[in-house]
Formats: sequence, structure tokens, C-alpha cells
Amino acid sequence: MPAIETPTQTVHFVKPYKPVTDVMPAWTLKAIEDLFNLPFNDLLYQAQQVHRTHFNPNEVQLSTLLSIKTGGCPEDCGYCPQSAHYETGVEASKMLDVQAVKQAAIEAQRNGATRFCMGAAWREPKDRDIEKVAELIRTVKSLDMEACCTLGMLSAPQAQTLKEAGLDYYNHNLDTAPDLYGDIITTRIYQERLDTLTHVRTAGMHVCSGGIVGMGESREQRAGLVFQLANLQPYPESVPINHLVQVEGTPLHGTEPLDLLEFVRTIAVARITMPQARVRLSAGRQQMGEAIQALCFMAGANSIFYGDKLLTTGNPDWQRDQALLGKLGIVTR
Ligand code: SAM
Ligand code: DTB
Ligand code: SF4
Repeated sequence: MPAIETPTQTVHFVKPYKPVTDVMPAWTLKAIEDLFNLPFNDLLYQAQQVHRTHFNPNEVQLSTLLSIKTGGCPEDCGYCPQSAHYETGVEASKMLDVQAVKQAAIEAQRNGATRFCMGAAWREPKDRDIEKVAELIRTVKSLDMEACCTLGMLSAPQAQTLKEAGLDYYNHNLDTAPDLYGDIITTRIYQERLDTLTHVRTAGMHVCSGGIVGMGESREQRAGLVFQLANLQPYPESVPINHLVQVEGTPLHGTEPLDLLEFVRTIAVARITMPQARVRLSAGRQQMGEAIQALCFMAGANSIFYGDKLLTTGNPDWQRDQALLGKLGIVTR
């Protein structure tokens, strides 16, 4: 097996991958690229070893998503069917009420989900939105489920209010490497994403942050995304790795599809570089097939979005996932 550079305090800054923290990076970009470049079996073997050191390798955590405010978003994220900039057929709608959210959470729990994630198509919530979301969080917590929200950028006081309402996780993705970012999104900068993660961390919530692959990025840029995530101090507790769901009308529709084995590699590299994180096999499972999903679990994914819808696009239904997990002898939490 080729030598692998282990976490090191040596700094190999390669523009534009300089981490925005003053702390020395635990992972160099080169070390992460070396992982990506390993023979597939060596990479998966190493990922399995790391996974087994920190987790039950036959257990997967189930999170169910609900879009609590859909469409009409002012941002121009080139992958997103909910952006008002593109004609995708997604209608803008008002925020769901407490009763509708409670019912969805009860159904998710009945089907076995332990975490309920509420997503809103906002650039950033207004303070009055935060009050309404706080009520939803209290409702989910009263069911004894973990609560997660993804609402866009947060200020420090907003993060504090969500924490006080009982929010366990806040999802805010870095999405891609800094040098590709500006080609995908122009309405907010990378640093603003990092600032939101700082506010979430400072408020005492768990950080959920990952990205999307299959947006036409290079392997170096996939490594660049993992480099940013793995060098957050500390790295996120939850790392969703999405495979781009290509939606007609979005600028990224028609992008050359990424080889799915490269997606599996990305999962494995995330597992190795963030050993104690829940690495979530996220969007794109409907387009994947069972064999690729099984490889993702072998590569260290130990969480999925569970339920027949993501936010606006499809996901395998409960029964199909239960059948797959059963075939693999995977237990859930
Ligand atoms: N509006 C908030 C924001 O952008 O932070 C929260 C919701 S947004 C839909 C959450 C994440 O979903 C995005 O950051 C992106 O990573 C992911 N996402 C959106 N559209 C996607 C797509 N077509 N394929 C894969 N992931 C997608
Ligand atoms: C994440 O990383 N992926 C989820 C969740 N966090 C919010 C969203 C995926 C959205 C896929 C496109 C859609 O359904 O609209
Ligand atoms: Fe809006 Fe979030 Fe979609 Fe970007 S990803 S357009 S911020 S809903």
C-alpha cells in the first residue's frame, strides 16, 4: 500500500485552500488528495478501519427531512430547484404550521427516524421567522426526537435563540471548494458560510456541514471541500455528502454526471479525515442503486436521509430503504 501522509502539523498552504482559521491545519490538501488517489480497495480498507475504530460499522442513523418553507428563494445557487432565479416548476409556498410539522415528525418517528430536519428556502431567516421556527423545534423536541434545521445564514443571536429552543443540529453546507464556489453561487460568499458555522458552534449546537459532488468539479476540488470541512476547529459532528440531483431549469442541469465510484471515494475520504463524524449519504440515492449505496456504507457512511422526499425532489421510500438495510444486516438508530 502506498505511504499515506497522516495528519500533520506541517503547513502546505496551496492557494486558494488556505483555511480561514489561524489554527494549523490537521490535514494538508496534499494528504487528502493522496487519499483520493489511492487504489479503490486500499482507500475503502483504510476507511473501514477508521470507521470500525469509532462506530458500530453495522449501524446507520436515520434523519427525515421536511421542507417547512418551499421555493421562491432569492439566492442563485446553481444546483437548487428552489431558487427564484430559475424556472424549475417548484412553486413558492408559505411556511407550514405547527400541526403539519408535528404530524410529519410523528410519521417519521413511527417509521424509525431519530432526527427530524426542517429546511427553509431562505437566504437568511428574519427574526420573526426564528420565533416561529423555535416553536417548531419545541414541538419536535416534545416528541423526543433530535431536531435539526437548515434555514440559511444565521446571526449569532439567532443561533442562540434556536439553541435555547432546544435545537440539536444546524445544517449549513460549504457546498464545494472555495475556488469553484463563485461559479456556482454569486449571492453570498464562502466566508459568510463559515461565519454562520462559527455562530452555530458558539451557541453550543452541533454543526452539520458538508457539500455536493458532481457539479463539474475536479478531484482536487473535491479534496478542497473535504480540506475545508476537516480543518474546521472542531470538524462538524455531521457531514452530509450530496450527489447533485440534476433538476431541469437549474444551470447545473446537464452537467457531465460524476462516476459514482468517485462519489464512494468522497465518502471514504470524509470518513478518514473526520473519523468521529456521522457521514451522511445524502441527496442522490434514488439515482444510485443498491450496490453503490452498499459501497458507501462500506466506505464509512453511517447516516441517510430517510423518507420518500428530500426537500423538493425524490428519495427512496421507507420500505425500500428498510429492505436494503435488512439485506445488509444494518441496524438503525
Ligand atoms: N436555504 C438554506 C441554505 O441554502 O443554506 C437551506 C436549504 S438548502 C436546499 C440546503 C442544502 O441542500 C444546500 O446547501 C445544498 O447543499 C443542498 N442541495 C440543494 N439542492 C440540491 C441538489 N439539487 N442536489 C444536491 N444537493 C442539493
Ligand atoms: C443536505 O446536505 N442535503 C439536504 C439537507 N442537507 C437539507 C437537502 C438536499 C436537497 C436536494 C434537492 C431538493 O430536494 O430540493
Ligand atoms: Fe435558496 Fe438554499 Fe436553494 Fe440556495 S440552496 S437557492 S439558499 S434554498
